[in-house]
Amino acid sequence: MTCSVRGLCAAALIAMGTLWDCPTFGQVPPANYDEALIPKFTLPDPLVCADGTRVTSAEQWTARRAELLDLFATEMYGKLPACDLPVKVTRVSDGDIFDGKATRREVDLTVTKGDHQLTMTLLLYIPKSDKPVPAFVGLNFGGNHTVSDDPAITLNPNWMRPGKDERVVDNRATEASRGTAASRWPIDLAIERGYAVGTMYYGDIDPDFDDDFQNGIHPFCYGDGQTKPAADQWGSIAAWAWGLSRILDYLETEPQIDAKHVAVLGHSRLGKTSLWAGAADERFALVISNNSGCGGAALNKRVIGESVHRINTSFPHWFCDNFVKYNSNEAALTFDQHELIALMAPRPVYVASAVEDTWADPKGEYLSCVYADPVYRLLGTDGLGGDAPIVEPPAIDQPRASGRIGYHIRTGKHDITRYDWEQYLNFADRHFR
Ligand code: GTR
Repeated sequence: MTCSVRGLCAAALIAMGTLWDCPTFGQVPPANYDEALIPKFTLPDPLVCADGTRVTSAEQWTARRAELLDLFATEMYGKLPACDLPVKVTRVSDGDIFDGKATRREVDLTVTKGDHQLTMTLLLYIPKSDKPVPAFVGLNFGGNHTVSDDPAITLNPNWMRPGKDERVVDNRATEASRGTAASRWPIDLAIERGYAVGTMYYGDIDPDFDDDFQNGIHPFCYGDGQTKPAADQWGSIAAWAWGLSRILDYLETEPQIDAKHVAVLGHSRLGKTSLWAGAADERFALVISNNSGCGGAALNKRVIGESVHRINTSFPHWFCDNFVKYNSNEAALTFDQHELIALMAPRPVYVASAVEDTWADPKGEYLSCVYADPVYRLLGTDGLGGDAPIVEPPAIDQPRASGRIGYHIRTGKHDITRYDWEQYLNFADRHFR
């Protein structure tokens, strides 16, 4: 029964476009927004191993990092199954764009198992240059055709979450949805600054609804008789992160791209995804979390804004089933999200919040950076900058980004804007050039 109830929860959620309390997971306590009501908690120290040993050298960190990565995989995002998934690369289109200053390319990445195929389409913009260029990659919410109104971009044919307007009809994109996410993808700016940009619709990898993992990439890895991932195996966020790594595989074969300097970025649920991609795949040279909130950069143990119980109920497919045991039970967590940020060390990482995005707990997002800082310093970098991390968040619209960990809190609401991109490009310039 639990399986079909899970499915029902998702169906109800999508149909009603609202949050719904799922009987499987119990009643979700109302969200707290009051700092005074945060339960007392102690954060685990990223530099103390499960057996109590203190990490005092970069060599010891390697083993501790592996232990933490395994903990996040087993308890939260889910491990990738041991499964060979060869990807066929097909270049679909190539064209000049921005008055010939860049190339716009579509590339299909296809996985096959028996009669089944899954095609993920990468949209890639590459500035013309006589040497390989660094790149930003990230998934998009509504299909590649939403990042620009350019009619040459293929209209995504796959399942879409219903939008607030009529641009998605019967869970399919229409022509009217072209360019609707253009403000989130200032590709002109990135090209001008000398960066390539690659993006892919996250639903190409796994459609974002709970069907007990019957669609998307998961079934391609089922063993004989297996019908869903085990409790410690990949949920949707881990699947989306897997897709980001497949983009990077392709970029490594593309001579126009400097694949040693690829930043992975994402907004909101796709910010949770970029963080997990950056943790799981150390080839990503820089990692960006934009308003990722619960399940991303925000500390779980603060239980403010969106909680573990809330997110596991609204989106039962995002994390692995093991994560459900922390519903209204954050005290039982032996890890927290500052340790996810620490998994990027010593690579540059940037976390961004927005003032009105209280659901994502901006303060908790910043504190994750503060408590990841000792790992960065152990590895010989300046962490959040200066001699020691400043516990108080920076002023609004005043990025604190001189160190290996960058952070800003922007005026406005939950979104990714040109302003955010400007900060990411400045940060990438500092670390890549
Ligand atoms: C919300 C969810 C957040 C965030 C957001 C988004 O409904 O509660 O965790 O991921 O969606 O992705 O837009």
